[in-house]
Amino acid sequence: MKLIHTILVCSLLYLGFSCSEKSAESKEDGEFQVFPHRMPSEKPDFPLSASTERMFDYPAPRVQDNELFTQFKYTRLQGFDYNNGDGTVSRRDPSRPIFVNGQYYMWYTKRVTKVPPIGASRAKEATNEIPSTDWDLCDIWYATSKDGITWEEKGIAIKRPEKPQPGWRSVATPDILVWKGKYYLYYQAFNEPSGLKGDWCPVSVSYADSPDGPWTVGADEVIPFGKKGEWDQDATHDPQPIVYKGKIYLYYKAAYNKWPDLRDKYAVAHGLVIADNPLGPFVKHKLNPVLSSGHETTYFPFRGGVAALAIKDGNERETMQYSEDGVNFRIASVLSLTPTAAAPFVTDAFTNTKDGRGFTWGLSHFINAGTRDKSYSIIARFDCDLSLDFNDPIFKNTGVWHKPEVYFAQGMERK
Ligand code: AAL
Repeated sequence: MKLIHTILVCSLLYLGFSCSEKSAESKEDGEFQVFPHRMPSEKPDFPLSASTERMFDYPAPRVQDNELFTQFKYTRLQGFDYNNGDGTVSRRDPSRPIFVNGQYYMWYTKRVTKVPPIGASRAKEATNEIPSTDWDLCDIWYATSKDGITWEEKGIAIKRPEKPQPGWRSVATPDILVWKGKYYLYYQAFNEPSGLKGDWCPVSVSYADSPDGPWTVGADEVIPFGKKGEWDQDATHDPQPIVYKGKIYLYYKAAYNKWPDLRDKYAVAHGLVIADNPLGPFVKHKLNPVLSSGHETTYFPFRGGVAALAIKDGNERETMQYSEDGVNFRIASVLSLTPTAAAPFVTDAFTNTKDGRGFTWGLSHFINAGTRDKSYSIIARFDCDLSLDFNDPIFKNTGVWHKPEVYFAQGMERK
């Protein structure tokens, strides 16, 4: 068996080698075709290098023509008070905005605590008044806006319930689904200060007839944790639903390879669970994880498939990805200055479209608005051109020029 294997490998190697020899030979003969000066719209039918060949796997070979490439432009939101940035008020992890009755709505994690967070590594010292992380001791608030820039904070949408109900310690990281005239918020429901056992929390869902509430808990632990030893045994974070193929596709993120003994060796990946009903049951896709990079989840219907933004973590961080089926993603573009926890305004996220149109703006957060001991986050707006119905060449520029200070701020520490 071993011998047959060796012979096979050798002949394949020989074949590959003789082919490349042949193409080198034909080069010497001057018989080969040279890549043209004018960019071909389709992959040329002659030998190409791996990189040139790959160019034709993207939505367009020229990045400026690629509908899934964009720059991001950022705007500070108006209307939110952060208590002079003393770290006691934080807003983060916004939901995707939706437009209802003439205004935009967004939901987000809000922390109002007497003191700033002490950090995940000191989670054992957290009390009912001292938060471990920025998303500990939080409630889910909501705000409305006419233009997506100036927001009016309306109040709490989902309050931490009484102990021991799921989420009594903190409710965080919401995202919205509109389904058959009702509104559903999916969010992380913490029963302990985050940091004690990783960032451990199941996902709950609440529903309402109006985006102004009132919200009723519909189900807890809607995304099943993986069994011990499986990649998502410890985390089901950043739930984000879209309607696709008539069903609810709920994407989530888990950090893995991490707990309890490998904390600094973490990896992240995204999973997919699918249901016919917003309250579940949600069934895991057997190819999970479906995306191997990205710290939060940003998925949207695009043409006949689903596109996803992967940021911060993983080999394929800072990329836009596309799949024909919502499951098998490939890199569609490489991006700069990506929005963190990006939550775009996607008009067809819940329409079961077979022709997703993309988006031009959304909400994201900056987690380093404060200092190390007065840490808090702010929500911001980003604009872009990831829409098939909008075309502004300014968003298709490839250079993003930072002032030297931005680079020097990344300087080596004194040691
Ligand atoms: C975020 C998200 C989840 C994590 C924490 C709060 O960026 O990934 O929500 O639990 O950080």
